[in-house]
Amino acid sequence: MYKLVIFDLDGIITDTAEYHYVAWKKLANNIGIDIDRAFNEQLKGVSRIDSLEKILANNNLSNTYSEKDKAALADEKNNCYLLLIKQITPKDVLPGIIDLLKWLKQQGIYIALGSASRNAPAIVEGLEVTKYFDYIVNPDSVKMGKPAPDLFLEAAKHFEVAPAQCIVIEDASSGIKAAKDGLMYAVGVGNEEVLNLADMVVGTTDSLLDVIKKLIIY
Ligand code: B16
Ligand code: MG
Repeated sequence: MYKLVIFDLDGIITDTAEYHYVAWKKLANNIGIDIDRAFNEQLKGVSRIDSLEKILANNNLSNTYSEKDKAALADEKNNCYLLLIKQITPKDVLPGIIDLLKWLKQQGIYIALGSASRNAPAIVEGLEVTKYFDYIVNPDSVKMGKPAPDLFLEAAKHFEVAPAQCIVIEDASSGIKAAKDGLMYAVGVGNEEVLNLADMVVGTTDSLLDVIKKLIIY
């Protein structure tokens, strides 16, 4: 029944969440504010500019900066992030992911990347996993980012499959909401309370192959 598996990147294929956190914290400190790890949870899966808006709003600074200033701040964060992700190598692929990608290929299941990150193509290159992906959704090609379902629906449209034939693998509550609003099966990786809208939650990526096999074969 399932024909397409859509992977999130940050938190599923690799753990770049820490690099995003470090880069946002540096940017926040540069403008005299701070963020902590708990607040950072809200930024997972959320686009660069929306993340900045959340940080500013949390400090009542939404109206302090012009759109141009905000674009410059987002660029500043991204430049810091780009320096950090230069260190990425194939060793940074999370456990169990390569086996899962290989198994899906053997089964003839389509594989897509549904990441909010504009840096996704460079990251999958660094990880040397580009060859597994039949399609990488360009986040600029859709109207709304996660938690809207647009990114995932674009992947389904590309392969001409119905949302009910798609499985989404996500670590962020925004991504799980996007999958469910898109009427897809959502597998969460992480904390069950945070990912409470998911159809199923596993603790870590090394459990994914088993659960996906069961969903696809049975
Ligand atoms: P960029 P995902 C998301 O990736 C990240 O979780 C989120 O923290 C980040 O702000 C967003 O990508 C945009 O990334 O600044 O590189 O374009 O989890 O959807 O793979
Ligand atoms: Mg993610």
